[in-house]
Amino acid sequence: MTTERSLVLVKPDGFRRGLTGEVLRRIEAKGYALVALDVLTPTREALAEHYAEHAGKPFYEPLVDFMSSGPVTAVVIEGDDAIKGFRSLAGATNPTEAAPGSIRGDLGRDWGLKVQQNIVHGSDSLESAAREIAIWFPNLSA
Ligand code: DAT
Ligand code: MG
Repeated sequence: MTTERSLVLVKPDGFRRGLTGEVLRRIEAKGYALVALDVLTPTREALAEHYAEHAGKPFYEPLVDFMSSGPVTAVVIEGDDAIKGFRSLAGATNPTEAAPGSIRGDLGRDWGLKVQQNIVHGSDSLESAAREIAIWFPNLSA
C-alpha cells in the first residue's frame, strides 16, 4: 500500500448536530493524519464540480440544496490505504443499512427526505481524491 490522501467532508447535518469533533476523533483514532482543514459554506458552483457524476439524478438538486445549506468541514486526511479505510469508517451510503460501528451506522438515520443526510463524504478512488482535493484545497501542494 502507498500513502494516500482522501477528501473528507463533514456535511451540514453533521455540522448542525455538533458531530464534527466526533468524526475527526474517529479519523484520528483510526490513525490517519489531518493534513488540511477548513470550515466553509460551499457554493453551488463548487458542489456542481464536486458532484458532477450525479448531475441529472433524482437526488441531485436536493443534494446540492442540502450541501449548500450551511457550514461543512472539509478535511484532507492521509495514511496508507486511507481512501478505502475512510469509506469503511463512514459505512454504507444509506444510513439505515450502514453497519453499527461506522459513522453513518452509529450517528445517521433516514429522515424521510429526498436526499440521504449521511453526515460525511469520503473520496471513492485515487482519481476522485485528486480531483476533489483540488476543488476544496486549490492551494494545497501534493
Ligand atoms: P457516497 O456519499 O456514499 O459516495 P454517492 O456518491 O453515491 O454516495 O452519493 C452522494 C450522496 O448523495 C450520498 O452521500 C447521499 C446522496 N444519495 C446517493 N444516492 C441516493 C439515493 N438513491 N437517494 C437519496 N440520496 C442519495
Ligand atoms: Mg460518492
